[in-house]
Amino acid sequence: MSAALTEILAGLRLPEKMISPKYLYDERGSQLFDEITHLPEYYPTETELGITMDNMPEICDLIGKRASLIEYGSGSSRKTRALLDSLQQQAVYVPVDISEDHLLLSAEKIRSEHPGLEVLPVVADFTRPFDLPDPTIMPLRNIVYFPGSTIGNFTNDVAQELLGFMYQEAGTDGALLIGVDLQKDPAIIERAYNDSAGVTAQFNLNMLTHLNREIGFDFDVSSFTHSAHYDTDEGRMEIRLISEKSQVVTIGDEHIEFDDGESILTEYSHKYTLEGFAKMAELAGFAVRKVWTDADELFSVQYCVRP
Ligand code: SAH
Ligand code: AVI
Repeated sequence: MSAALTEILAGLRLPEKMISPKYLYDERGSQLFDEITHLPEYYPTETELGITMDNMPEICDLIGKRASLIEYGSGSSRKTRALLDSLQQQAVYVPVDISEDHLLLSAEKIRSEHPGLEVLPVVADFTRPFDLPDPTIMPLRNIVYFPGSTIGNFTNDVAQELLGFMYQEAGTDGALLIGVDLQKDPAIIERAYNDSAGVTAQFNLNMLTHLNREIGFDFDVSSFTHSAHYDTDEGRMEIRLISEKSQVVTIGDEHIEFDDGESILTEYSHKYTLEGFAKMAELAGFAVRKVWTDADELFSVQYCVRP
């Protein structure tokens, strides 16, 4: 049995069924996520891009010259493009992503836009140990870049562990530049995950299509529906797929039973207070040095150093 199948079956056998959000991202999932980032309801991408552009000179000063930019979950590298256009004498860009075709295509685009820049894509699950490539020119420092508030897709203990890996990766003189979505009126947040065009629903349901094709499940995708609610106590979106009938899903000799209305948890998206994120970063070893937000304090970009 493959490691992926073992992991997915273990999640489907929990009292509350769950599947890791990393399975949202095959080629189609990455395209759908790109569509989400252009939706009027999905405020995080445009807001983070705006914050980054508005504070570009200061961000570039903090990053400095000849840095290595290591991006976790780079996707289409939209914000990174803005950064790379402004940074001077950038040594190397290392985008890390699990969605292979999408990553390689984005890396190729960046290579053609920045002929002098060494671009070294890494296909990896960043929640597991992975090797980073050796750049041709030795960088002066490592900047770990983690935009999009992808940190919010992990429970606090896993997020803290992930920040701990990034602390190691940054090294003594390095830093972390991270996008962190903020707590706000729950109606704004819920709208972002229940868009009127139904793209987020397609993105969520595509996970099952992905698992049918890649792993060999026989999910009847049309019998599941998208659900996304904000839990104010936990400060997070909880995104699920709901089985609209009682059914049995099969893979090989394995059978997973669903009651009518039973759900699979596919994603959390935590929203933070500035204090809450600072505490988590501190527990991983970082000190938050600089926080930039938009005027409405919807989103933040934070620069964290090793104290
Ligand atoms: N950074 C981009 C994309 C965010 S979407 C932005 O800010 O818009 C999240 C990205 O992380 C996707 O490209 C997805 O493929 C990648 N991803 C999610 N889980 C991952 C994992 N465990 N390992 C590696 N990449 C992952
Ligand atoms: C990648 N991640 C930060 C997105 C989010 O907002 O949690 C994924 C997403 N899921 C539904 N819409 C967007």
